[in-house]
Amino acid sequence: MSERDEQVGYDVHGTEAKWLPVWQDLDLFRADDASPREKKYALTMFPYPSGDLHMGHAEVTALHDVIARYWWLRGFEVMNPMGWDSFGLPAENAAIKNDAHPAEYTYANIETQFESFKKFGISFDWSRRLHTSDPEYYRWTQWLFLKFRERGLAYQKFSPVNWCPNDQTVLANEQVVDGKCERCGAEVTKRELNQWYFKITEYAQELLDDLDVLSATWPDRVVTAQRNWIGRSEGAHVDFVVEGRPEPVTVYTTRPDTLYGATFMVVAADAALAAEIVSDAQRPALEAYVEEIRKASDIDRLATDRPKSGVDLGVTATNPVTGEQIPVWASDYVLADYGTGAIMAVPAHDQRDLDFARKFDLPVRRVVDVPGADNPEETYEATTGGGAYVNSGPLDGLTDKAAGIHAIIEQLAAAGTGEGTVNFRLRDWLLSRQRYWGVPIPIIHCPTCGEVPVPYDQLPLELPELKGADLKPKGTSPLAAASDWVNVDCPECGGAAKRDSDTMDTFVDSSWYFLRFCSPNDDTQAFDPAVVNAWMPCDIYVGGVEHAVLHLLYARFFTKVLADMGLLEFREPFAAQLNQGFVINQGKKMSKSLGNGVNLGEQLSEFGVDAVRLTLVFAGPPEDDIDWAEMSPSGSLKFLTRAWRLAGDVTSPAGTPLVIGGGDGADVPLRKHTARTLRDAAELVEGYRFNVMIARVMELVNATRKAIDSGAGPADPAVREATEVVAMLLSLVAPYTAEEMWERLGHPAGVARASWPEVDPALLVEDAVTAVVQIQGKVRARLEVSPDISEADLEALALADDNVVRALAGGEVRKVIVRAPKLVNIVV
Ligand code: ANZ
Ligand code: ZN
Repeated sequence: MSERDEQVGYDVHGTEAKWLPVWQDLDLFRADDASPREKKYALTMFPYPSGDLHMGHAEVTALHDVIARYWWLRGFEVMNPMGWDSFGLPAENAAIKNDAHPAEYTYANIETQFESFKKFGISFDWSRRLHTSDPEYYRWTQWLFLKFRERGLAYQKFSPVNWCPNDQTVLANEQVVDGKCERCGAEVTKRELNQWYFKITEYAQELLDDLDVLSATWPDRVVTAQRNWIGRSEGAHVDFVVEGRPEPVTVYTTRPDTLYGATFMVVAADAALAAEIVSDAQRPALEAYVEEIRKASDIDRLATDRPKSGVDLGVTATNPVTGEQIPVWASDYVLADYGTGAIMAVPAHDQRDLDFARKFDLPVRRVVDVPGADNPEETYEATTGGGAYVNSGPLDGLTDKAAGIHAIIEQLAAAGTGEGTVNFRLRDWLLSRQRYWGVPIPIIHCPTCGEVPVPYDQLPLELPELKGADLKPKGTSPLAAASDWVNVDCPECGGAAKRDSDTMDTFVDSSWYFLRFCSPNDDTQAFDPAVVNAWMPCDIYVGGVEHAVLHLLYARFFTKVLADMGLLEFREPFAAQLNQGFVINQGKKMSKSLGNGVNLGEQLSEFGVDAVRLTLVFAGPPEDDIDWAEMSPSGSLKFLTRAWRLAGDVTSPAGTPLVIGGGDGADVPLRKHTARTLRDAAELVEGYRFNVMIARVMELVNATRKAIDSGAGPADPAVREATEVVAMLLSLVAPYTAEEMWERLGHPAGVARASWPEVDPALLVEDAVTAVVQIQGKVRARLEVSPDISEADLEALALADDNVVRALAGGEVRKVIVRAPKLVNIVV
């Protein structure tokens, strides 16, 4: 026992040690698929096993657990599963460093985190535990890949990857720091490789549309981030004939109405098109330029404040409406894989085009006269708004942007040189990684038969056992160098063939784990559709906002595909979502370099699990950041001790089930307080206002203390009721203290599965207050009203009162001043 424990009399660590094994035996949170009770699925994002749990894990699981435990208390059958997203690069890097197997690092960390989660008292159903790096799991990830491929949703295409010329290896985006290799500092270049993609773009419109429904229950910022990521825009395709090229070059534009002002064209310098149309004289200049820009990221390339660069391709194009010959340039500000990779430049009305025109002295023609704006022909500022069309042939005279767009699209369609179209920013999902520690892609490449899937009955296709030395970069992906593994006979023709040597992005693993949790041990299928359809969609998904886009979008995409396969009866996996803030310290994000990290283990040994959990949940609204330096876990511990003491003081006998209002001779105000706290707690938890719920419990603890010491006394049934409700509500955040209280109150272990008390409805009827109605300062009526009546209701009630009507006698009411619930003042 530490000194602190002795001081307060409540043995925090002894209590933890006492209940942990008891809970393990009781197995309180095992979700029963066959239960007749209504089901709730509480999901929280599963972690990557890097070291032990940290403050962030503690926060998110503590918040999440409030909801899961609340549902149990309310009588639902709750599934609250947990597992590990256990493939990925850090394990591979650690293995290289220590010449070990990535599995050693991975599974050792998983065990550490598992023990910590248990000790942290989260109500996980551990019978559903899974690890995405287990062959029992990834067998089905491979199965899904093959099913997607059969539906035309997984395909291969050449595309550039980050390449370190020194290490001779492909780098993940996160291994490229400021354009340099994270390991050796060499300049990273791009290299074309055949890569696997999931065709998520096929679902772009549905992924966007369904956000309208989700916006009711998902955080706004997540919905907005997804909308922006999908990036739907309406515009037009316009065909430009380029000299020396039989088929026209199509551009994508959101402003086809500015076509009369298109004074040059720009194509993405690194797209095949540029090399196809460039004149012989300009080819060397283009090649040199492409070499130079390969290093820049897309974000840099699109930045408006970046100096423009480019190369004249030495050819002209014909503006389809003016017939003018306009120059064609190549630049990096046009992206190869957006729209068509070619644009019509309208410098007067697009800032990037104007910057480019000024830099290379290209013509600028205003075609929209934007009211109040300077003519961009004479400035450095493009005008982007609507206005009267000028220099625009048949559009001249129109003043409305929508009308202009409509008119030009009609004109282009009639001439056969363009059409209205919809464009999405969303790209297909590049899922292949040239790494070892991931799911092997179950494809065999045969010189005769081409791409051949690994037969379903040969899944899982397991990873070969490679260790640190084999994982070092050697110019190919580690699997390509594992010759025993990579060389196989073709399943179709029996000839010599090679396995695909890439592994899958770990986002693939996490795109369906919530389905697997429903039938985690099924070895005949990825999941049991009947069981999944009974549990899902998840009723809540708690996790970090950093997953607002990719993970959530991918999981939604998988769900839609599986619904189209007839396996799921729903098309959205997560009905509601809650994002927690960050735990920070002294105003800053915790980081190694700042040395301001807060160690979870140290906090737990100093204050105990419950005080840390309580502090995290009580800190504020779940979405807000928590500055640990401003928190008081010792204050939390003091409060828990106060609550715990109550349970020791209660002297009336235990009865079950608890009914608030169950015994006679009780302290009625305390009883009402308990009833209201219970009612409000439900509403507060359901509204994710956990901190307010705790504040209400604190008030109830104070009221109960007062009743024991200077009121009804410890034997009063209302004191027991209040204390039992405190224990139950505390079990949502401080399970050890709550369990200990429950035992002291004379109950068998398992407060977390107690049933939510019945409340005598009479206790919830609010006492009425008297409102005075004055006319010209004279009291004319007294009304009995509820203490929480709104101003509007009180005013209406006053004006309808018989005495008031009589006193007004048809006079004109000039002003009504309302101070709910006590006063209405009428001026005539
Ligand atoms: C002419 C024009 C005139 C444009 C004007 C804008 C304003 P969003 O809304 O993002 O879809 N664009 C098209 N393809 C591009 C590419 N591959 N790389 C860079 N820019 C590209 O934007 C579409 C607009 O971005 C298009 O409309 C095009 O410029 C540019 F007054 O065409 B616009
Ligand atoms: Zn073959």
